[in-house]
Amino acid sequence: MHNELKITDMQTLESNKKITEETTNPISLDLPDFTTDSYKDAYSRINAIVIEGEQEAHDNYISIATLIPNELEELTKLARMEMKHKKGFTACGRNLGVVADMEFAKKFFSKLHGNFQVALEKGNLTTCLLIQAILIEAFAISAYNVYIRVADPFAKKITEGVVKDEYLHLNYGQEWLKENLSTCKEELMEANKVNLPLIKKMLDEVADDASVLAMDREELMEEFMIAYQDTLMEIGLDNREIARMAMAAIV
Ligand code: PL3
Ligand code: FE2
Ligand code: FE2
Repeated sequence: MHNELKITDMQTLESNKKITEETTNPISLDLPDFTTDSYKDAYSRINAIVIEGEQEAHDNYISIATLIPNELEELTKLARMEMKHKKGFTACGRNLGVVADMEFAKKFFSKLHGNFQVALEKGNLTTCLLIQAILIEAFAISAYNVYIRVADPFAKKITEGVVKDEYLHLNYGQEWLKENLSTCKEELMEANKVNLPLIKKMLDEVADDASVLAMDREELMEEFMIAYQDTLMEIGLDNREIARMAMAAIV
């Protein structure tokens, strides 16, 4: 009698678990059809953005190393990871039979790229780190976290590996800014005011294509804000300062 009850309880538990997994695990919910023309068309731009983003991230870490020569080894490691990411995402496009629209992607990054180059020339390390290691990495983390939930199995596996590295990159910028906060706060705020609105624009620009890939705009924004605010908190900014910085996105 006692035993029987136990078995029944276990069965109920098992079937509850199954229902919960099926309804709360987005991966087992509807995935988009990866073979349609509309999917491939949107993917040709998104894939290009990611490939270009990884290439520019590589170049940016190499450039940042010229401003902190004693960090050359660490920054070279990060740059190498970016090239691996680029290869991975190139394979994702190839796997779906998509040709990446690299011209579109270059334009997509051009403003932010320009701001990074100006900061680099002036030796504004804080601005360079904010653009690459905070804003771009948080953007990548938000995009990859959302993409993992709706990606084809091949791309999902690659993106899961990549996003782990991106947290390391975000962390790199975070730790440097934390250590130097007393001297870099003003430049950090100013650079954020100029560059966070660009990230917001880029997100708006990619939203329609992302939705074809079943990636939700609100979800992307939410994931970005989590990574961004978390980092600012770890850097040592208070609630008011973080709110002020985040507000730059809505003006
Ligand atoms: C830094 O390591 C990489 C920077 C890449 C920036 C990527 C931004 C991506 C926005 C597009 C959202 C779609 C993601 C889909 C992934 C294939
Ligand atoms: Fe990367
Ligand atoms: Fe990165």
